[in-house]
Amino acid sequence: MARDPTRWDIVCRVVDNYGDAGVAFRLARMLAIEHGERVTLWIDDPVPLARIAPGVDPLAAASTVDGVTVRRGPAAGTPFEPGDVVIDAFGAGLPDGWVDAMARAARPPVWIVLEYLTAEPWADGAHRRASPEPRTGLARWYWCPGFTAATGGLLREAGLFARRDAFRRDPAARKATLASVGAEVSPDARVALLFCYPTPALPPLLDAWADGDDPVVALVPQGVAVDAIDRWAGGRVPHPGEPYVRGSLALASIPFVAQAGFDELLWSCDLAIVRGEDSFVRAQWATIPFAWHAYPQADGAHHAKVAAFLDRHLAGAPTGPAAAVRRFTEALNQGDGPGLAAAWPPFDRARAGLADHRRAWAETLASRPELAAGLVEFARGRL
Ligand code: TRH
Repeated sequence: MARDPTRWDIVCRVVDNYGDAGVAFRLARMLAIEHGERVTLWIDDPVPLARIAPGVDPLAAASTVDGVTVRRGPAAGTPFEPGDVVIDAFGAGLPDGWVDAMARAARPPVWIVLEYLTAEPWADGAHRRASPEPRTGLARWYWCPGFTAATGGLLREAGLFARRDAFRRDPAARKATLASVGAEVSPDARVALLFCYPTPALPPLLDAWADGDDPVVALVPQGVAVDAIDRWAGGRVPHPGEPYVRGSLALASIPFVAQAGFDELLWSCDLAIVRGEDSFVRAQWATIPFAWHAYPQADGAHHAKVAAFLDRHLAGAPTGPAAAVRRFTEALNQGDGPGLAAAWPPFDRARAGLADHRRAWAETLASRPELAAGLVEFARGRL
């Protein structure tokens, strides 16, 4: 018997950047498209989302994109009729009025707090932990994304690897993708996506690329590390279609692509500097050489996150290449420009030697329960 779609409310408060919106929207799309759920994504600032999900109208009270209803919220004054599942993305919290409505419901929704992704060991023990909301006693659970079988896994769309491999078998697809962002690339150039946070380490890396023997085309999404690039280019910043060239480096400013096409951008690159949470995971699914720029935290807590990830990701990898990735990634996250420039040649040389390890890593992660499917199973078990 066909089951009525379960009604999900995903609540997202944008801290900054694009990842809060990016992760919440990716989850919402998967629940709607792959699981046939009825999904409303409540987002307090729809502008970042509109930049990566073109169908979202940031000025409208509601938009429907890929089967997801996107609405502005949560706001205390916004009436809320709870459905079957509430996902509090990244623990931003719900307005008291919303929690009261949930407590009054004949069947209170399954309430899940989706945590930020971390490779740190504590996520294993925190995953699926119950933590009733103190004021109402409403049941509430914590869902920890992660890289182990004891966590809630990672978002991965059905058929992603098959699409990736088909893309890779078709040179015209890469050519078309790079052309679509205005990037002209010679066959011998390394294409590097540069999606990092502002960092003093960037100019020395750009110098290393410019002074190197091999041509590098760095694709910089508009708005990324603008000041550092502005200073490095002496004010002659690149614009879409007008790369700034110095030595072996062509710095190409590219427009943001829709999230649905972000994977194709990664698959077209020879390496990527990715950041935060979502692009970080997508680079791993792409199995391209990458360095992760963790979201900087004032207390330096992100360094432990980087170390925990590198320990897991590089376990079992060939020693030399693994050390090169570790050194490059650590220098990037420490803002150590000279260290990053010095670590670039070994990182570049290590790319080929780690190809099998990157593929095995992605396959291992993909062999575990997928995050959206895990949430659906957990929620259904409690409805
Ligand atoms: O933008 P971010 O730095 O977001 C960060 C992280 O989510 C971090 O965990 C959070 O604490 C902080 O925000 C507040 O990096 P992230 O996570 O990679 O999100 C970027 C999103 O933008 C991702 O979904 C990919 C998408 N994107 C596109 O769709 N098109 C593009 O052209 C680019 C460059 C990104």
